[in-house]
Amino acid sequence: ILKAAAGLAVAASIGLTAAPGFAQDKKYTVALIPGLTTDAFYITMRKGAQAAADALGVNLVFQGAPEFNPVVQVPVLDATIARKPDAILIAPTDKTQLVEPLRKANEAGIAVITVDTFIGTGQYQTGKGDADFPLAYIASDNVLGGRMAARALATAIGDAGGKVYVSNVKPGISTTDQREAGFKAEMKENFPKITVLDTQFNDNDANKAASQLQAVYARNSDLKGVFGANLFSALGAGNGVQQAGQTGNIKVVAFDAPGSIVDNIQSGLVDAAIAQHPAEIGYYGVVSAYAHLTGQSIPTNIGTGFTVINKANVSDPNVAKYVYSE
Ligand code: T6T
Repeated sequence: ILKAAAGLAVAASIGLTAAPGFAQDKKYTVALIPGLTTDAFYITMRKGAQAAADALGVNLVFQGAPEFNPVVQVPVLDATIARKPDAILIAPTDKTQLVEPLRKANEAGIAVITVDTFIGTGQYQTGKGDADFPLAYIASDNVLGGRMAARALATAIGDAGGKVYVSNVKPGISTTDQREAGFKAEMKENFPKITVLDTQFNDNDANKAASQLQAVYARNSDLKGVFGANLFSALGAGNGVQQAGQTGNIKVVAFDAPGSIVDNIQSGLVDAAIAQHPAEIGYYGVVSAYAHLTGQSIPTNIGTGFTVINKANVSDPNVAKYVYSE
């Protein structure tokens, strides 16, 4: 102990605060601001972030709003900035409306990394545009995810094709905009017998998504399928199919994998779920923030994976582990 104390005194006298062999004395605080707090996707992301924080001795603060909406997310962000964390990991709820609020964090010297969703074009640190200041974007490849959903839905419907639509949240969210774009591009390029009807926007309200399914089916008795572009859109669209008595006739492909997806796949209500890896997003978010704060350079873009869950693999533990935590 005496030796260690003497070593610390020497280190301090020559201006070393974190000499090799001595514990890092600065404990970093990283704030994680999700799109909304009560969403299994962000609950799972938080778990991954906490695992990295525990491994690195980082203090993780999780603070969010009850709805996926910039009007309620911006005040949470402002309050977080006032507490001066070392870094903010945030899933911006709008591509443009979060630019100025996040600039304030950047100008206050807080490292900004976006997780899941992006601001501007999602191309950061380019020196171009007014929304390139975040250090990194860590997320699924959402265009690819949309394409994967299209392939799964086309396979479920079969060769005859027919009418489908996208159940989506609202325009302006990077993730769900990209999923819809990927889905439509894939259908257009590779599945000419499938007609994509107008997108139905549900404001992240599963009840609204269920009513919309029934309304679209009432107008199109030959409706063949629906792509739910996020957890609540898919849950609602599936409920709508069930309420309409069309389980198995109207095919459902879901983005995201909450606990209920297992039953819904087993019962045949949902044909496939594109599970994201939110724990990976949270883990690499904290690791990237820590790397930056301790003087390392970090990639501006980290892409995480997907697992497609269907009836054939839903019981496999290596697949089931990607079902989100509640
Ligand atoms: O799909 C995720 C997330 O990727 C998206 O940005 C918003 O919706 C979810 O949180 C699921 O509800």
